[in-house]
Amino acid sequence: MRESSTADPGGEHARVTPPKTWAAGVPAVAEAVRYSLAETSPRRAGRTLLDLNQTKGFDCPGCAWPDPEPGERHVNEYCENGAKHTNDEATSRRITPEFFARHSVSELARASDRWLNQQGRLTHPMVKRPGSDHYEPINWHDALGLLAEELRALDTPDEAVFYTSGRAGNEPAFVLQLFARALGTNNLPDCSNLCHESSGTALHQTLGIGKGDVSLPDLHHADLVLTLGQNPGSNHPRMLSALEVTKRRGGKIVAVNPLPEAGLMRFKNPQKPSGVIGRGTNIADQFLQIRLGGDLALFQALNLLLLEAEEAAPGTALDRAFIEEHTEGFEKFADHLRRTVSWPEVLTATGLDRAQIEELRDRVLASERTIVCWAMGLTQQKHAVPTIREVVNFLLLRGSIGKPGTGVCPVRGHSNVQGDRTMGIWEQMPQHFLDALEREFAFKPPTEHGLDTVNAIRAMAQGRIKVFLGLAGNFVRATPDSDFTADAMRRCRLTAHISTKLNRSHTVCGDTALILPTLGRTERDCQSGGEQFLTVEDSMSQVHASAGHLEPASKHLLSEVAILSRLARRTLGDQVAVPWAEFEADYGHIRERIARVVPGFHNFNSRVTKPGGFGLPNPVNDGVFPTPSGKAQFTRNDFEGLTAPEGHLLLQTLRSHDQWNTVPYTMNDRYRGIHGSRRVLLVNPADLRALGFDDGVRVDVISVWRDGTERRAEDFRLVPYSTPVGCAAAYYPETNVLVPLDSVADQSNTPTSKGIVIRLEQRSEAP
Ligand SMILES: Nc1nc2c(c(=O)[nH]1)N[C@H]1C(S)=C(S)[C@@H](COP(=O)(O)OP(=O)(O)OC[C@H]3O[C@@H](n4cnc5c(=O)[nH]c(N)nc54)[C@H](O)[C@@H]3O)O[C@H]1N2
Ligand SMILES: Nc1nc2c(c(=O)[nH]1)N[C@H]1C(S)=C(S)[C@@H](COP(=O)(O)OP(=O)(O)OC[C@H]3O[C@@H](n4cnc5c(=O)[nH]c(N)nc54)[C@H](O)[C@@H]3O)O[C@H]1N2
Ligand code: SF4
Ligand SMILES: [Mo]
Repeated sequence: MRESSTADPGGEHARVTPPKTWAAGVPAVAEAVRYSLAETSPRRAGRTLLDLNQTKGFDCPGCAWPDPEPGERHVNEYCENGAKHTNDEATSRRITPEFFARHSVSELARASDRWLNQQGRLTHPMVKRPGSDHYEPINWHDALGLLAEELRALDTPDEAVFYTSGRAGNEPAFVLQLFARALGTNNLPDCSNLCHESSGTALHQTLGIGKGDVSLPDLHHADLVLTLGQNPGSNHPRMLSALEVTKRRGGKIVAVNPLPEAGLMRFKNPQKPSGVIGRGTNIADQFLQIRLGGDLALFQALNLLLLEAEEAAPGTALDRAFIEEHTEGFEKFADHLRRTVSWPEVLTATGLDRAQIEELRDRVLASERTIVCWAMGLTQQKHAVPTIREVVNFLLLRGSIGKPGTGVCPVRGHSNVQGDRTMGIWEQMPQHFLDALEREFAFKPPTEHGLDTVNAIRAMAQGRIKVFLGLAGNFVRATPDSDFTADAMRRCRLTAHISTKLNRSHTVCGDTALILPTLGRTERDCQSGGEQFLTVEDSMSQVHASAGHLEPASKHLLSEVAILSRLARRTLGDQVAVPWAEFEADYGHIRERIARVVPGFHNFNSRVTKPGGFGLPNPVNDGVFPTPSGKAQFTRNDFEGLTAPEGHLLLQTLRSHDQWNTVPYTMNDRYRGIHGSRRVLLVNPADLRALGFDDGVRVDVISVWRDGTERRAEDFRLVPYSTPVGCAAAYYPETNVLVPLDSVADQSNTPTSKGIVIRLEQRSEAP
């Protein structure tokens, strides 16, 4: 292995072209085909894509965007990135035991995330023993025996941590949380802790349920859709098809974002002739180029303008009847806003003009049915929870919730991240869920809350965690403070990962490490009870089946359910009355139990066989707010903006068009005009001038935390870009090293991936 082949190109290789002003179209189709054929044969790629998002096929392993009704699906019901994610899994490349004999663990730990992923699918269970620097093959019996023995040897079950990433289906997720709780711990951190936790927290507090209440038909029928802090052109591409329908029916779209993302501007639908040869559809009717962290100020100002409009012309701006009947706290909230909102502060925090905010108010007043969608631009902020609560205040003022064409729409990331939560993957599941588990399985689940992701890292660093098991995901790259987190992970006695592909977390490991290779979404899953399918829940609470049809990447793979059921049996013996072997043989047995434990899943096995599946009820849509008082809550949120000291910038860390979370597929970000390297920092030209840097200069990026500590990410090429003054952007996970572990959102404990104070240092060596 030549070192140069395993490292990503540095900042000097970045080539910059003007950013695109539209998304998708023919180039998207071409890219999907190019990437797919680089991974696998035309026949295999074609077979896989025809199955993608079809009722008898598998659910896209990409994002959680919902599918249209069965009768309304295209033959090609996927986007460019869905095709890439799928073929990244369906790749023909394989990692065999010889690979691990050739490459030591320390060598692999230095290889880039992209290179590790490119080596192909994992094929054999592997173990790294204490003192060794190589993984070697191990059979399943011994691998699971080793893990079970370590778990049984713990002083307390709380010395184990079970991490889940949102690609895992409902059945494995249910089995994992059942196993952890039967063992005696709630240490069930997940990628949601890094993602939409702030949404869940804010929605629970205000509406009584942590999920969105919007469906695809709602989106189609809205008069006004606000999309805040999200880049759908890259991260939820089929959302653009839905917004196209909204626009065709006369709905308006407002985008709030520091960056003029191509997909928010114009969309050329590759499924339609007009999208192939025409101009496509303009998406945003109004684009508010907001400063990082300015959304709380924006919504407070907007809400104040609505209160004032109502005072000027009673009965025109607020839905008085709705507020009266369904909400609590309106007067205190209104009074608080009137006393605290200061326009100079709003304009500084948002970077917008008052006229722009007044235009938004007018658009709102012209809309009967309003929906707000959001993603990481809102949730990964210090003030994420108050910001989302203020968004809810806005919708409550207008009565735009729980009715057709209205509501809250947190746009989820991983394809089953919402379902995993529904199944009990959460370190703080409510008591009624734990009681239901107890009734069903006759053991007492622990009631003390477990560790979330950030707290799990702290506990590892303190030597309090002996065993780490990851169900999918890439823990050391997804989490903040990369160097600190890697050291923490290395303090574990045993780290084990149930994975489809190689990633950094396999190489930054405990004394003993296990790779437990598993089937992916695209593959056939045969058990003693016959061919199995899994189920997933999308971002709009629709639950449906997913069944792959490809031959498994290796005959040594076990399904996630098989691995977890066997591990549970080996660890717990007959300590609890759970039929683990039956679960493995036929996943229908797991669904029977889910039906009795999880609300909304009655007759699960029969209802899920219907094409397209079934929707979970959301009480908000029946006018019921499951808060303690039964009413939706207006909240008072203190005004706070994000600021950086003189000579510093605020950094957001985000995704390129060509990556799946911690895994870059290529070095390009087509829509933003970045090619050849990911080590770029997008900065406003005025900031470059003020800081005395020229376009193209290479810098180290240094984050400055409030306790005086600094963290450094080396070698970034400066790129002048359209972003508000004082706000910079760079890619995740290369910049995770800059995010201090203690820098988290208030209440939700989510790392602040979108608001880091940085300074720049020109690199001294010649380029
Ligand atoms: N192709 C692809 N698709 C994906 C993923 C992927 O990695 N690749 N990841 C999946 C996952 S797990 C998730 S969670 C989603 C993430 O989907 P997104 O949330 O779209 O992901 P990010 O790239 O983090 O983009 C954040 C967006 O928020 C904006 N933003 C940043 N700060 C602020 C702010 O203060 N205010 C406002 N209003 N906007 C702000 C950024 O400019 C950017 O457009 O995507 C999912 N889909
Ligand atoms: N700085 C910064 N950090 C962030 C973010 C950010 O915007 N900025 N975003 C955060 C967000 S929103 C999220 S969701 C997290 C993502 O964090 P994770 O979910 O932990 O990371 P992924 O990169 O999605 O995990 C990829 C790995 O999952 C495994 N995998 C893929 N498919 C399967 C499967 O079917 N089964 C199994 N068992 N394994 C599979 C593969 O081995 C692959 O290498 O990162 C977070 N971290
Ligand atoms: S929008 Fe998301 S779920 Fe749909 S095909 Fe694209 S990546 Fe897959
Ligand atoms: Mo996410």
